[in-house]
Amino acid sequence: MSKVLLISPFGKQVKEREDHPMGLLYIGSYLQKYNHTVNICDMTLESEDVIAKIRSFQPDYVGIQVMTTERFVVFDLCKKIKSISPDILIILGGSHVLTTSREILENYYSYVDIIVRGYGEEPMAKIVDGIKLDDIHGISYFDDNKRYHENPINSNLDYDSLPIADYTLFNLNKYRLYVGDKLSLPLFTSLGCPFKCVFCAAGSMSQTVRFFQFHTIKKTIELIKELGFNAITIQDDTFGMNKEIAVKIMEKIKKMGMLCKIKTRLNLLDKDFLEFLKGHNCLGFHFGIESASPKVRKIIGKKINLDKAVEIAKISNRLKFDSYAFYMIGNPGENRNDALLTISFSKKLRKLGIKDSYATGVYVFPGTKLERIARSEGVLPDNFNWTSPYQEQRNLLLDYSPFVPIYESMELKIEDIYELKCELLSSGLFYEKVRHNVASLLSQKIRINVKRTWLFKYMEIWILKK
Ligand code: B12
Ligand code: SF4
Repeated sequence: MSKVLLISPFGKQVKEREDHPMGLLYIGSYLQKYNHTVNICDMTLESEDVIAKIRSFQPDYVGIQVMTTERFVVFDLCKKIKSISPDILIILGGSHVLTTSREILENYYSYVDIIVRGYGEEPMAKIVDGIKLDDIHGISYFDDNKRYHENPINSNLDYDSLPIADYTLFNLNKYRLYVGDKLSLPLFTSLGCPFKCVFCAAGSMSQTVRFFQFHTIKKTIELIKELGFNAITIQDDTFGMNKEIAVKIMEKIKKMGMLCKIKTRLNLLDKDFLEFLKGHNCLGFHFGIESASPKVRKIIGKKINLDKAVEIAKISNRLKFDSYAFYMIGNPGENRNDALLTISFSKKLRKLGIKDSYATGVYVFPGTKLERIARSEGVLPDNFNWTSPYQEQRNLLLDYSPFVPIYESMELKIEDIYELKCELLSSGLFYEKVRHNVASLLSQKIRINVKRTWLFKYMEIWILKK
């Protein structure tokens, strides 16, 4: 049997964090089913250096999750690992690699052995079991003659074989994910999303939506309770796609005397479903509006109805849900007037009962339709690729990683997006305005170091707005 170290890389070290790297948990639990020894290293939380961990654990395989924001950290890490232990097989997977495997292997052939595209459990288990690479779906690799192979992804996944997540692979004391004032554990009841919003890596990445079997979900809820948690954060991108299963899950949660919160899509909500959720211990929900401009929503492929959002806000208020709406500023085709429509709509929803609004600019991720748009419009230069060094410090103004391009149109540059985002976030009550600004200033130490002028600009905008 083999030893496998699964790594969640992250630039920043913290004592505690909110979100668990669930992709690695599912892979780890699957590998354990085949009697492999698994260790998950969340680099955000580890006091021990990851290299020291490799020296002490001596894995045969290292699997690393790659998000676009963290790709350079991962490439450096692969180099380091190979330099100390050239025999360890390094496997990459995660949202960044679906369409970039060839370029990663061309540039990092000496450090990266195999890339798993899409869902990772089955391919990873086959790799660790020593199955011939040609026979493993969904992987990319170079053979001994440096010939590139890209095996097709298996769309017939065997759902029954997915094991119950073994949360004890995490150091659970270090995660602080709350539902109301209760500590919770995350639960996926489905993976992926059938919608294909142009900017979204989740939509473009999920080849198929994968629903967990109800008996697996039921046992997982029981396990969460046994582990001492009385709340669950349902992490599905769009909870409620399968209403029948959603109803059974909520009934189980209520029966266990637990609380939960969900993320979903506006189209899936209505009065009956919300009343049902409320009656079954659901405290809150998140959904994306993205833009109040019909023109922009059409461009980004977000098919939602704003009247419905108004109706949902009123129901949410009546039922006292903690509801959160997400918006974006700076999508293709968007101008200042479109953004102002979004700002005024967000204010309207806040008044009607949506508890808080979040706004972001628009990241360009590999494999999305937005990437194609950004390339065709020259927002990404002709020679842009995801492996060469890239850094845009101006992104820090939007609290964004400098390593991922932000979509900037002729009409809305990062500075405009920033100003509009501040306006949207400070919509609503005065204390919210103060809260957002103080929190922002406190969390912006890096930005202040990077460029003090941003701080002055921020304060100036805030004072002007008052
Ligand atoms: C929960 C979540 C988070 C959590 C935890 C992230 C984590 N480390 O797992 C938090 C809140 C920290 C987070 C932060 C961010 N996130 Co996020 N997040 C998600 C979300 C909603 C769910 C991820 C998840 O757990 N999915 C369930 C698991 C089972 O699926 P999975 O992670 O994809 O894993 C499967 C496969 O990808 C693969 N796999 C994954 N890792 C590995 C490793 C190996 C070795 C192998 C073989 C396979 C493999 O196998 C897994 C099991 O089948 C997704 C949306 C989505 N639907 O994926 C966005 C998503 C992953 N996040 C995204 C983004 C952009 C971010 C942020 C940059 C946001 C921001 N503005 O700051 C930050 C970056 C943080 C960071 N540097 O890690 C993008 C990623 C795009 C990209 N190309 O990288 C996604 C796809 C959302 C989107 N709409 O575009 N995120
Ligand atoms: S933005 Fe939401 S609805 Fe659109 S594809 Fe992504 S996860 Fe699905």
